[in-house]
Amino acid sequence: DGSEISEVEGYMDKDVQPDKKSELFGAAKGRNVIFISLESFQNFVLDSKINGKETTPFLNDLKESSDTFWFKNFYHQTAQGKTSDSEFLIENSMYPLGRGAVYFTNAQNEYHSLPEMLNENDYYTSVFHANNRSFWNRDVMYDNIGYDHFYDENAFEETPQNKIGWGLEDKAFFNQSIPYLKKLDQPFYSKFITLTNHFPFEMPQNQAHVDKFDSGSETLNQYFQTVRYTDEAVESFFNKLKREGLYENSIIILMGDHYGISEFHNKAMGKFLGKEVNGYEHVQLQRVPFMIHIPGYDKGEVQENIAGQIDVKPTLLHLLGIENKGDLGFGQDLFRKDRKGFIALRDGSVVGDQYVYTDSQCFDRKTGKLVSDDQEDQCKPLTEKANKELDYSDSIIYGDLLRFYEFNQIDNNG
Ligand code: GP9
Ligand code: MN
Repeated sequence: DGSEISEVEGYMDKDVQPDKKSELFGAAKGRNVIFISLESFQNFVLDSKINGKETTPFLNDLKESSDTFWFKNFYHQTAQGKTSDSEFLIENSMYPLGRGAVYFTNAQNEYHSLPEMLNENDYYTSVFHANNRSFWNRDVMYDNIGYDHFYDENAFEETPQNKIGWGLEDKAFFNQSIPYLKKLDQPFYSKFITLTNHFPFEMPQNQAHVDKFDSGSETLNQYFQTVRYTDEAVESFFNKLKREGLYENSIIILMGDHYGISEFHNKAMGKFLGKEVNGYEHVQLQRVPFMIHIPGYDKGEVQENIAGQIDVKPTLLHLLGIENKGDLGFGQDLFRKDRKGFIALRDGSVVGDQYVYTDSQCFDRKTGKLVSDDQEDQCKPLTEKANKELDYSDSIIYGDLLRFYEFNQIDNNG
């Protein structure tokens, strides 16, 4: 019935206020949106060097550009649905499920998703991803949430020369996307999902431009090479966008979808980091790149505040100057000063401004020190808030509760 949804509404109005505006409201109004989902990309590779060579030279420069906002404490919030969970978070500002993949289990629900809202604001929306269209049930979900077109593997030409690992390699993927992109009605929203940096991180050695790392994990060792390949692919994509006149009038968002190196490789990760991967470091490793690049903006900054995938939808809508009053989602504009102060991960960990909770332990976020036993409930307010929010999100999904919610129709010209 409708009573549960009104409780969530009450929580939204009081604690989340997803429609509250920051100074950046409308900063990218009317621009095309190019959203690049970076497969398995974690923050720890940024600014890393292997035998003296940078792993990600392009992204290292991009994050410091005056046209970029780089959120260095941005966490993925995915679970078993991996890439599809990250997509769900971005499209809905709701949490994926603790078990299973919401893209499979609840693809027919009523949603009020990003593509639908952008469509209402005259955007043409599409996804580019060189894989089978039914992988993760994308064909069904994309249809339901209103994407205008899905450029799947059939839109691309794969040959033995341009196949690496799972399929079409990222450079060919971006190159072959350009002619389609040029023909789209503007403004457009286009999501690009890369693939080369996917487990098991295979890279032909004649195309590898950094050495392998040296540890007991071949997975981690190779990871640096595939990450580098994607970094190069994104660089050449930027150059082509500039050449084709698609750069200046766009906003480009880059985001890591989820971790690539699982905890099975903690020993090797420890060697790379130069310290043991305890609970605190494990949570730190769940940070993924998040950059908002606005060509010509010139007032970009490195952002320290905690942030997560849940926040992307309201942040993007605000940058585009699109009203989201009456929308229902758990994220907040990342540029807001009075944010709610926690990021809930789907494994039960919670990151707060001061504390990090994981696996029954409470750490000081700045120092990484375990908060002593007598103070252990320092994390309790955090976990209580996070669990409440996760429960609300789960109940909306399991009960398909947006069926009972009246979305305000906003007249942006009014
Ligand atoms: C598959 C690609 C990878 O199409 O998105 O999926 P993942 O295994 O990372 O969820
Ligand atoms: Mn993925």
